Amino acid sequence: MPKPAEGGLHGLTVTEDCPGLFCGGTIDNRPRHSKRPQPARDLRPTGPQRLFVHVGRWATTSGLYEIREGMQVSGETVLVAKSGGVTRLTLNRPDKLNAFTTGMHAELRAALEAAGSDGQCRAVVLTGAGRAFCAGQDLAETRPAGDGVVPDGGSRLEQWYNPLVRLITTLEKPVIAAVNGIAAGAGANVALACDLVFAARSASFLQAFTRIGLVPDASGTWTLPRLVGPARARGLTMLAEPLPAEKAEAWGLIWKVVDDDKLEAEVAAVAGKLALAPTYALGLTKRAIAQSSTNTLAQQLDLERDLQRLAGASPDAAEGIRAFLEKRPPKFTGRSA
Ligand code: LHQ
Repeated sequence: MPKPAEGGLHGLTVTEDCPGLFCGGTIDNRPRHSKRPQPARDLRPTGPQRLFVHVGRWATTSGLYEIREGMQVSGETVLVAKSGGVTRLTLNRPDKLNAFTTGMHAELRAALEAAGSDGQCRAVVLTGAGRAFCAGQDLAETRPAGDGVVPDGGSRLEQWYNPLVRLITTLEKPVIAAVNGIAAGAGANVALACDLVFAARSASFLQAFTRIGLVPDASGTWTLPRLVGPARARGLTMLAEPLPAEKAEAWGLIWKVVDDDKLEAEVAAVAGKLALAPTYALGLTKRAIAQSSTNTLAQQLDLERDLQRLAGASPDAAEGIRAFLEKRPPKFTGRSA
């Protein structure tokens, strides 16, 4: 892909494959503080460019854009493809095993926020380009300075990783990780923050942190003991050895291992199925399971009561029950009302 012109941290590379991006919308390449829609006519690109695109419907905190059905729009380091209700996000720094840079974080956040507010999107897939899923933080960005001091990792977590984990875990639609190869450091823990984790048989999960004198982050110290118990969580993090995908499945760390050459198709099938599911109920289910980790049983029963009221008032609940009684498959819209 040609290198995009300089534009800003959250710019998109708009390829000539997707000229429809500008139809009926507006493009806004001004700083966020001066945003007001402006007509597209003067901004139609002649080739790949870096732009902020605003179509009025999607306003995210880190970018404004639309990706239409069948369209391939990509940032420099995150590819976004949308089809059949599924938004597929591909971390795209294959030569560096898709390690997280600040720019990649920014693009991923913008794409996830857009997926969250896109009524057409009913499932998200997160995967990596090339032979890895993600090798965690790009260590070239955290190189110790001349005085030997490592840049403040806490700030990086505060600014990027923690919001990313919150975004994935609170997105009220299913997020699937398709772990195509090694997932290391924060890359492993971002995968494990997803709702369903599929992994290629050759993939592995590596809590690499203590190898470089750091502590596990991106929610690993919360997720691991809950998924595999404290004994295995301590072993994984202190020994920092790769855990092969099959063992990860056997331990209950992930949902399913799939043969390498079948991963993409199987994940696409599952995502397609989820895109036809009652999205609102899935989102509430996700919320209930997340809250169970801090709730007492009594609190959780109250929560289930409240969420069931909400789900029960949705058109999909009416359709689901009607379809069952009429002995036909349901047609869910995914909407709350
Ligand atoms: C990389 C990386 C990488 C840069 C491979 N960075 N280039 C949060 C907040 C603040 C501070 C710090 O961290 C965090 C969160 C974290 O994620 S800390 C943990 C960071 N990640 C790691 O420590 C893992 C580092 N990578 C590795 O140990 C290996 O690359 C693994 C085991 C993942 C894969 O090994 P190989 O299959 O042998 O591949 P490789 O090491 O040859 O890597 C291929 C290329 O990717 C290579 O580049 P080069 O230009 O030499 O071909 C690596 O330098 C580059 N790369 N991970 N994290």
